Amino acid sequence: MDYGILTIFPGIFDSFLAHGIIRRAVADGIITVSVTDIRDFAKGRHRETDDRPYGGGAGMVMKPEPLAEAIKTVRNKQPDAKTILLSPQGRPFQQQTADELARENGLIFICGRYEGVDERVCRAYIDEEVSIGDYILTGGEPAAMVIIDAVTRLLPGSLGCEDSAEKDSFSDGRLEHPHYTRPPVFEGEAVPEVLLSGNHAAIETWRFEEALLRTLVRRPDLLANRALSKAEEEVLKRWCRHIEKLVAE
Ligand code: 9D3
Repeated sequence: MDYGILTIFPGIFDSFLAHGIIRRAVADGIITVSVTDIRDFAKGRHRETDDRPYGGGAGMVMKPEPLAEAIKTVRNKQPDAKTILLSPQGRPFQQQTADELARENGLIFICGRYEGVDERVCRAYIDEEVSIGDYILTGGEPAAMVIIDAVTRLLPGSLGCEDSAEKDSFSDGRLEHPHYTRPPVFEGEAVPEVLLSGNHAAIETWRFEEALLRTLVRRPDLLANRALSKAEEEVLKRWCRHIEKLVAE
């Protein structure tokens, strides 16, 4: 996967690219990342990348010329990449979006700043507009990192351990069960006995029920928006019967 990033703050990405799975993915040749400073394409003494909005109002708009020049240059090097504008108006990014993007050969991210990008650049140069959620950032750079992070861990070879990307939350529509490691007692709290029992079937059952309970309490939307498996239905019905008995007493 070849990533291109267009930004007026290229330095933001230095530490992101220098750590963990992303750094290893670069070192192993699983991804390439090219960061381009939009300001390098700005003309004039002040090399401005923004200007005042037509029609008035607060804030500035990204000027079309430097941005278009920067996009054309990066696209020339990555002709089959998909060009994505990070913006609050975009399609909400989800795990499914990460799955889709992981099938591309290249992704070019335009990190917006100021109030937004001149609409004529969006129309002519952008394949898709993506948001990472309903909250306000100061620019698209953190969003580019979020998406690159989520997509890269899906690429073959990037996690080392292939099945860890499949077993995690969201892929099966539940949150994860609680995790424990040594010591067996920490600040007076013991690890649940079943996890020390060596009974793998009992451990699997415990994990499944804990995951389902957590999802029900913390993220009921995840259960409401999909079909329940037979196993989930059985556990939920058993809990219902249990609760009804408690209420009746
Ligand atoms: C007060 C200004 N805004 C009205 C809601 C407009 C605005 C423009 C640009 C707000 C934020 C930004 C900068 N944000 C992004 O570039 C951005 C973003 C975001 O803010 N939230 C979620 N996903 C994304 S992706 C890019």
